[in-house]
Amino acid sequence: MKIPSSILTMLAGIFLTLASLWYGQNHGLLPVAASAEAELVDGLFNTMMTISVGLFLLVEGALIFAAIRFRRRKGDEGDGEHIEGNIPLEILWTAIPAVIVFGISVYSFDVYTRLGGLTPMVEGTEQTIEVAYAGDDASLPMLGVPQKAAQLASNLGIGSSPELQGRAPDVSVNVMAVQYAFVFTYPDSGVVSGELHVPVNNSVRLNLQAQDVLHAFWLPELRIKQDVIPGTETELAFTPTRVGTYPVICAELCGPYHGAMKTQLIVQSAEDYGAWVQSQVAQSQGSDAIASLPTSDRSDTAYLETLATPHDLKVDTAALSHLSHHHALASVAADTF
Ligand SMILES: [Cu+2]
Repeated sequence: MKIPSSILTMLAGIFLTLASLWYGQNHGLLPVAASAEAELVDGLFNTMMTISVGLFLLVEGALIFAAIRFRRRKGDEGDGEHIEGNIPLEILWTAIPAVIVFGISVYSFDVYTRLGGLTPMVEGTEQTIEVAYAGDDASLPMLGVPQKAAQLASNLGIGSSPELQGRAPDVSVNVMAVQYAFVFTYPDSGVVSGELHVPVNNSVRLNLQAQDVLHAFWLPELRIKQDVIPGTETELAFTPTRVGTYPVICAELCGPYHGAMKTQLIVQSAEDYGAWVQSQVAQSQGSDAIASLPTSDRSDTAYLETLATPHDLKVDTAALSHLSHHHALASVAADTF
């Protein structure tokens, strides 16, 4: 008995659909989702994964089927049949991807907007603000940034959903990015920390600033990332939904030790968070004073230590002085030439 090919095609279609839907939900490619925002991003990712798997199975399936079904048989020396194109088929395989791409772009734009990524253009004349390179020898050429763009970035940051606009977050933290660390300041309590602690299920807003060069603040488990720009403030808002410790990573190549520019986000219960703030209050007042000193008032070692201590890098002071000793020798050597 021969099964009609229309039935076989339908069965293949059903299998393909079920396989794509299953894999789209079970790919296991993403880390745990630890924020309310992660759901939106994962929904988009899973949809794209479902479509991609469907297309992959369709194209590869057709390829393998054709390679077997239409292979050269023994003794067959003839040419293949000449086929001159097929207009309806070409329209179909142009239209389907066009609809898919359009659908995904609308969906992703919706997610981006719901995360607060885009806001209507801010009124006002376009001016140029100057962003200086924040070094001691700040004589490098200045970059002009259109002020509109700068306002846009600071008015509504990623994760800052339009519904939350203008509403005070439960926790607000100032983030200063420097080569090669993030320094977190809690304006309410004055705590300064190298790790970001937040209470679970509370809305958090980060006000991000860079002291030197471009950095990017990335929380993979929360599915959010924001540029950190010298001379302008950007924002990142989220609601952590899962107690735990998650990596904070700089996602912008910011210098030779960029790869080491990472710390931790610690999502705690409200009680644990309160206890942590209490334990930090006394400690932070001292380090705050040191951190606010101008760079030139400190030796290289002291400067690195202030970065390392809150960051808990376990930097060996002896190794540091060894390094600066080498550095001094190198300068001496350079001077002699
Ligand atoms: Cu960086």
